[in-house]
Amino acid sequence: MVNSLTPDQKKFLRVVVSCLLTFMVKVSSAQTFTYADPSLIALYPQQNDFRNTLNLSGMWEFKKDSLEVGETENWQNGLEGARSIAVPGSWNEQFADGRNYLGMAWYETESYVPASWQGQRIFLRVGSANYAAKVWVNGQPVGRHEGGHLPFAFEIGKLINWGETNRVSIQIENYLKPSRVPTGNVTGGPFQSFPKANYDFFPYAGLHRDVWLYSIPNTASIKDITIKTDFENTTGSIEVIVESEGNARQGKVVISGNEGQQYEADFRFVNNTSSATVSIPDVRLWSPDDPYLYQVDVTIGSSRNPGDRYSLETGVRTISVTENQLLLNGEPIFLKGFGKHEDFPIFGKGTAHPVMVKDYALMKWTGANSFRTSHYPYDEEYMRMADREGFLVIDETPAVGLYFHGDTTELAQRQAMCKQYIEEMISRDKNHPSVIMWCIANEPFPESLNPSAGSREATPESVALFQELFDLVKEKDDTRLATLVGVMGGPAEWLGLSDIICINRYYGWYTHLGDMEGATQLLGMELDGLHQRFKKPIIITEFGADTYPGMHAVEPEMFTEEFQTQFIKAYLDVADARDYMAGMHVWAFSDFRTSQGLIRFGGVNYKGVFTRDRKPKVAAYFLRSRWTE
Ligand code: GCB
Repeated sequence: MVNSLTPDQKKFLRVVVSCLLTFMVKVSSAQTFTYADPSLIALYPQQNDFRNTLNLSGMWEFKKDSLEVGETENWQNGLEGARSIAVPGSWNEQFADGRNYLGMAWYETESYVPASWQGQRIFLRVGSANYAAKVWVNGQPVGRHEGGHLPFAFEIGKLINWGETNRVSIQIENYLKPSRVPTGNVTGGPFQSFPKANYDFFPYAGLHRDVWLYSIPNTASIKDITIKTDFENTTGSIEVIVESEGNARQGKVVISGNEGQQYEADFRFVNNTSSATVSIPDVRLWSPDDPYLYQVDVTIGSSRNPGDRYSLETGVRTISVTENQLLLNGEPIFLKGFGKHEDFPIFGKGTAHPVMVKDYALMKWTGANSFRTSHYPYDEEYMRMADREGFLVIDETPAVGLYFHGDTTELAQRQAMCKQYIEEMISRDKNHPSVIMWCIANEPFPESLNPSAGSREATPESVALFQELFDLVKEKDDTRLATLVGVMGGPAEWLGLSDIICINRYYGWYTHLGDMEGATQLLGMELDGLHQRFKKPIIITEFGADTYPGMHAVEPEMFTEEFQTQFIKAYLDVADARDYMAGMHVWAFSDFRTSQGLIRFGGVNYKGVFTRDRKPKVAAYFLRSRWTE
């Protein structure tokens, strides 16, 4: 019958069939791609007698999908004409044709799943896929996730071929959109750069952290552990809250430390939740000077028939604020350190373990005791190292470049993303003693996007919006401080919502160009005013000057190493003269990649005190002498 149709009728029929097929694929994908559940990322994959892990990082297959035909052409059934790509790593750095590509692309790998895993619950966990990801296993859809820099996981046991290789396919796209967090492609935004990110770092795309397959026991398992610590006189207390799945009725916590001592407590589950508090006599408190960690082993089931086990490390410490000071374990502490980025040549935003180790070594060398995970949560290994190395961390969500004008639908989408990030970040990082503060946003912009010209008023809607985010943080974790980092010229009302005032200032650089006297005068006045108004301690979470390595001047001049040193010294002196200052974080630890733009020579922000490949500028030696003597 088709043969009897005219060419026009055939063409029409083809269009109808193709539309129908596209519609069916969309409907079926809408039905089967569930959004990732943040509670599944609470416990990092762990190998022990009850659990198994397989790290899928290494060489994967990669293919761009600029026409977005992959799904209709079923690329999940095997990528044809693909090329190799390293995971973790940003795709923008690995090819000769990938730098500015932010569209759709596909990743694929195969992994053998041992038959011995059968009978356990199997999950796939992706450490970070920037920005939006859809996942298939053996050609079957398993789920989707939005937002980079935080992990997501799906249960995939039903799709596994036991004792065989299994295909994992991940589709990722990183379009810059005003509705996303961080925002991009904003009309009239402050950043005139290419690609058009509404923030000052390169919008790297791809699988940036490890991808894991892991198993947990089927009948009863530990779903989440939350640790809260406190102390009185010389006795510490570690409260361990355990959430389980399945039929375990009881369990045990064993805490090891203090040179071979063990402290134990039994617990019973009520509705799969339980908690036990263990006392530690002669407790060794965690601090940057002595980052002492206790080992916490949680076992569920009876002692004769244990069902699951999970181990982690914790430090006993408290964090609080007074009107003038930040207190660690009840004692004043001053944060010395940096705002940073996960950024390295060729790796892009991909986890690079040697760089991680080097960064801690260099931060220690300068005498720093703290850093902020600007402008997104860092790799989990980074956080574990902060616990071990004794760094105080301000853990920040990817909410950078938020603004409140324009499209209300987009505003609501961004707000929903901010809430998702808070849930995921706290779910993932809540047991790190190093994390002392959650930061819900960096430099949200007031109504007018140009802070130097625009309105400095905080609209009631924006205050309500931030209040909602702070409430969410406190609901998830009331043991730490919460803050947002304020932009120069931004509304003070937003700052007042924080437990501790955090501001970024660039007087002497973006205003008062080169004039450090005028800059520091204004800085001092502003700090005094803020403290008088809010009666809370203040941290300057960013201050710094672009510095081209090797550029010098007898009399300090912008862009020279001498000017950067003078700039940092002037700010530190202003802070030292004020007893309500609780910390100074230099921007930035190292130079980092940005989009191309007039004020970013070579697509690099040169405010690092180390170069992008971690060589010290003069300012690094200055900080070392200031912070270690
Ligand atoms: C800021 C931002 C940071 C930028 C920095 C700069 O205030 O928070 O992301 O990189 O200024 O160097 O302009």
